[in-house]
Amino acid sequence: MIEFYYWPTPNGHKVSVALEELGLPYETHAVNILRGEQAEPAFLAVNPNRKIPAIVDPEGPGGAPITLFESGAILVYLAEKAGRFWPADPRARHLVNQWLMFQVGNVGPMFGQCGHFKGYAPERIPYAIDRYTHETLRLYGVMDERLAEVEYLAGDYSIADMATWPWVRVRWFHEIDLSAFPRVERWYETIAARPAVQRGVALLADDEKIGDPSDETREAFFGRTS
Ligand SMILES: N[C@@H](CCC(=O)N[C@@H](CS)C(=O)NCC(=O)O)C(=O)O
Repeated sequence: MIEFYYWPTPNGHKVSVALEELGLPYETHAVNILRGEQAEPAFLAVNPNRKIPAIVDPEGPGGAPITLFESGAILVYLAEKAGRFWPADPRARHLVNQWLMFQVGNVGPMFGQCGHFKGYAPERIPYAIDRYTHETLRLYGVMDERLAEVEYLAGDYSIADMATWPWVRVRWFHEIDLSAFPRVERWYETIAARPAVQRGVALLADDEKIGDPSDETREAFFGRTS
């Protein structure tokens, strides 16, 4: 049984959705990142970078346990293990990898900073808001053009979509109106209708909203440096 270290955030949802899509059995370990549980020694042993998601699979490659952090690496591992959503054909697999890296290196960091400076920064910094808003809008544009050509980011539904969809789901946070990106909207709604995706985002759903962050949350989530 895969041990799943999780909190209901976009990066957490990438893996909860993938586990549900792949039908892999897992046990959830809630890591309340708003209370600083990511900095506790037991979790640091799993992810020294103190961020969710992470997994421990007692039945890793060669039958030996494996511990993994970084959502992109986890998605590749799970899809490879289950033999789905990560094509065997090299050309198709590189395309999935490309769009997965597009998410990991662009969508997550840029949408995240955009939402942070719009919603959570203690002071309003127009330069940061403008910079991340422009980049976020540009990335939605790239996805919209791509999704005019294909149904899913890499052609067929894959872990690249599972990585990207949870960030579009929280567009209230980076304040994007999907009607300006109709192909992304079509893609978003198609994936949202998948029962496995719905089960993935239902995991600990009651804990999802940050609301107005308390001082404790600011310290645990945004401010901690060690
Ligand atoms: N690049 C990492 C990012 C993970 C990440 O940023 N996780 C956030 C939640 S969405 C977290 O655990 N934050 C806690 C903290 O920064 O203290 C991944 O893709 O797994």
